[in-house]
Amino acid sequence: MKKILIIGAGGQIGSELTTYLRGIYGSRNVVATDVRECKALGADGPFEVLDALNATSVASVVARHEIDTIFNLVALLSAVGERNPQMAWHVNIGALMNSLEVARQHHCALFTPSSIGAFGPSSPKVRTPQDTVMQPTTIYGICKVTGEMLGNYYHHKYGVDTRSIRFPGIISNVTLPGGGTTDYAVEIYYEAIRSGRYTCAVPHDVYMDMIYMPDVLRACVELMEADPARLRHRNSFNIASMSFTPDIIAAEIRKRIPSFTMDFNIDPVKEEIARSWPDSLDDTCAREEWGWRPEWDLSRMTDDMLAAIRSRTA
Ligand code: AKB
Repeated sequence: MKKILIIGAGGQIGSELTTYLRGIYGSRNVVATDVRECKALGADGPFEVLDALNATSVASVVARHEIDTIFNLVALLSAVGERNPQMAWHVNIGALMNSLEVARQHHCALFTPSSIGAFGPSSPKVRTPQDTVMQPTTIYGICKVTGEMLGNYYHHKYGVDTRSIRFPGIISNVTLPGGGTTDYAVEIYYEAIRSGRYTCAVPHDVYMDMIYMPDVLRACVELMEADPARLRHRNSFNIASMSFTPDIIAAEIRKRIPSFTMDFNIDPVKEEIARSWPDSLDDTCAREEWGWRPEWDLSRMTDDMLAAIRSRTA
């Protein structure tokens, strides 16, 4: 049985991944940590407050719990990163370097998410290939490309079992994302239920890849359980499940809530970032090397998101 450490468990992915992994591997075998106290994560399994930037503290948690697999989920996202690039580099790369080093010293496997943000305006826009030009124009993307290269380096030089996925914008109804360019695709559902209208910061016609949280959780486990002999790539795999614009998601909501309206107040930073990212990714390598298949599309996700938010606000 794996003994798992989640660093940054209080965020959008971590809060759901902790519960999901505890369901598979047993509550006692999944240690959740975050820089802040998270009562909910401590309710059904071990939780510790941990500063991912403190290498000694990270190593001590790994040793004390005899951890063999680490999920490093610490990240300042794309839009917030542009407000403080120095801080974004310090946090994103600092947490990653500490995770890589502790994984090397304690013989742990390491999962770190990358992102569609690792691509930039000079990457092919449609069905962006697995291996292609990567010249991101955000500090977030620069951290992600650096992280991918560091993951490869630790794998080839030290034999660390590093694995990673380039996530699209993640849509979920448990913990809100914060400071991302794709956040609109979560907020729009909450506002559709709350007020029946939404003001979008991203232009109406910009395509970005998105994915529903249940597919994210399954992808994390499937990649970490994959036979290493089949993995020609390590850091990091393109995955895809749906690609849409603000107009398309609004139309999908309007099929269920005909009175729903959307207007725009464009955030120039988000617009520039969104236009620099791919419209859609080619996920052939993930399909071939570890059997990736998405299960959710925009229509099913919209039904599920609206039902979940309604049931919580009723
Ligand atoms: C962001 O918008 O910054 C993130 C991402 C796509 O990595 N959701």
